[in-house]
Amino acid sequence: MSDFPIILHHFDQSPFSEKIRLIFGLKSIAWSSVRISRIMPRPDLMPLTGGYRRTPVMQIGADIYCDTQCIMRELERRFPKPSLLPDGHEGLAFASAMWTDRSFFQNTVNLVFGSLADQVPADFIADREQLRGAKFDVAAMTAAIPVMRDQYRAHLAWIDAQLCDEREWIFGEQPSLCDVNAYMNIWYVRSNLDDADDMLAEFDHVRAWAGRLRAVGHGPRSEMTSAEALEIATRATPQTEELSDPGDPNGRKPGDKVEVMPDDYGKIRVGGEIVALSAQHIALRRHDPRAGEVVVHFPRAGFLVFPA
Ligand SMILES: N[C@@H](CCC(=O)N[C@@H](CS)C(=O)NCC(=O)O)C(=O)O
Repeated sequence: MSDFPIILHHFDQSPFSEKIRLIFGLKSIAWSSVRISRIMPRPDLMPLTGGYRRTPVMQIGADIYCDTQCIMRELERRFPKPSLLPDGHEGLAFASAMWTDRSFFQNTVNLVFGSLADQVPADFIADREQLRGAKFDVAAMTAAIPVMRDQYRAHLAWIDAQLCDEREWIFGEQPSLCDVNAYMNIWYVRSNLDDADDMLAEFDHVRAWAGRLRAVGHGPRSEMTSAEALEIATRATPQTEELSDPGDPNGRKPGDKVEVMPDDYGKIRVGGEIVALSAQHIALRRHDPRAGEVVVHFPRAGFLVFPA
């Protein structure tokens, strides 16, 4: 096990970060919180990620984990007990992110920003327009609230249907990554909208389940500055061991120079040399003038890999 602290670069209002904070709670992991700005610039974080700018990012020494899928995988590997991958549900526990983080989350975002409307700060809108390469159209989101309520309700009804036999968690007796992934959307709406609980009123099982998750908390948290986190990376050596994947469909292998980027938005390419890869994970070695040598980890689903 690493001597370095588990560091989460996040901001308190971030729903994707809430997933990871909740996992710290479920697994009782002590962690160091680096609060980053909600908008760019993040001058002490970019040397670590190589330009990846989504939130959250986990850092352990000079190993940097981008995207909640990748962070969850690494936390399961390092802290397997209690497992959030119940027997027989390992695949869907991870795959649920493709439902909760995309279709479900788009409804959630629309409801939140469409309702906040004029209160959304101009600098936040400008930042997210740059991130998406498209207009962050709050007026259109406000107009779409009725249809988004329908969509949000449909997603809630799926969760309620899973829970209707009085089970405590989506897959049964044990909480899983699917619970964490889905809960993010309820947490985010509740954190922002006064009428959030009205939308939950008809879903008794969802309300009880969300109450159980809220009660979990975030585990032992301490604060650290971004400068301290960067300093830790400069002192550390990446711990990732070389791993090849004989089944890689494109014949990629350790030593190849590639670029990796998300397939949805924030499409910034991060370049480096492959250290390890598998069907679900790719790790790149990079050298940065401030951070030194780091290994940056990404998931495969939802990310594109190009030869450099
Ligand atoms: N697929 C990513 C999505 C993360 C994401 O979109 N996070 C939001 C904040 S909750 C974000 O990055 N917003 C832009 C930013 O923070 O720069 C993940 O699972 O971590």
